[in-house]
Amino acid sequence: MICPMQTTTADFTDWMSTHQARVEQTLEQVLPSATIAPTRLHEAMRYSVLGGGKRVRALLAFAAGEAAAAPIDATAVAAAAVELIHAYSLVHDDLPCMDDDTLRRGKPTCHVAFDEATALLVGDSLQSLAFQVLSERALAPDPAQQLAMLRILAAAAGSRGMAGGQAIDLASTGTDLTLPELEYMHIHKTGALIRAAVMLGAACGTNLDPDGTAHLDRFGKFAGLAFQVVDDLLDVQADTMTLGKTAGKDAANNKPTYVSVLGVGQSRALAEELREEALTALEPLGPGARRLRELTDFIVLRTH
Ligand code: GRG
Repeated sequence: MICPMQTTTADFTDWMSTHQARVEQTLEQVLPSATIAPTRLHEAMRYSVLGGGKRVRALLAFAAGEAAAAPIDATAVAAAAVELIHAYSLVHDDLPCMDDDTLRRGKPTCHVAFDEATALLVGDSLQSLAFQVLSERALAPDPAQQLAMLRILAAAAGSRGMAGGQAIDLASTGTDLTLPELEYMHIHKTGALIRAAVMLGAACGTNLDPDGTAHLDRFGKFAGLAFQVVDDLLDVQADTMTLGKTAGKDAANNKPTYVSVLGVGQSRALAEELREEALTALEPLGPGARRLRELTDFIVLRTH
């Protein structure tokens, strides 16, 4: 007898592998070769981006692209642009002036494998490259929509998005945050880029009206927060080997997290609530949003 749940899971696993490989291939193509000068910088950029990470943001872009009937070649470029911004944020976050970490994606962080100045330039260059690839060729059905994609990514990465969230994070170390303050920080630090990944994938397509786009945006907000709640849980529940980054770092750095504010049980319950909200936001989108539903479960149930 075929178990429908198992069939779906195997099919989703295949979909994930195929799309992870697809974005890897695109990233491989858009990153400058390590044989081109400045070779050390290019080597460090490739070291920081390729061959690691779950590619959750890319997968969200692909899944939203499917919901919007977007061509996969265009979505792959949008997905790669988001992963470039994400990789830049990780390289800078790991620097001694920020989180000061030595392990990322199971290998030494960029500034450890290279040096601090190179890591700074890697982040700068990856951010520029993201916007270069987003603007080099037609990705959306019309130029205004593609311009909107650039604006969405810029806003998500900047001082009113991820970088702003990081500033709040640094300022809040060693302090107590209320739940709304914590949520505000994470909507910016982690949520903004996840939301942008969804919107960029959808913007490559044609079949979403303003209502559909608003549903997706709402989905992205809940999925981004769910991702962060689970990240906080994994920081206390998983080990360094499984995570590929230093476990227990939040408590060691005296950082307010969902776990420090709510405890493990309530944080797990919140992740489940956010999952429900995310799935509810997808309801009006029908079967086209199937991969987004599966990704929601993946985000909430992941172990690393
Ligand atoms: C330095 C401007 C600037 C921003 C940094 C995103 C961020 C802001 C810092 C990362 C620190 C961190 C651990 C945040 C928690 C959530 C998060 C982004 C985890 C890492 O993302 P994953 O799990 O990583 O998707 P992989 O390696 O799978 O891509």
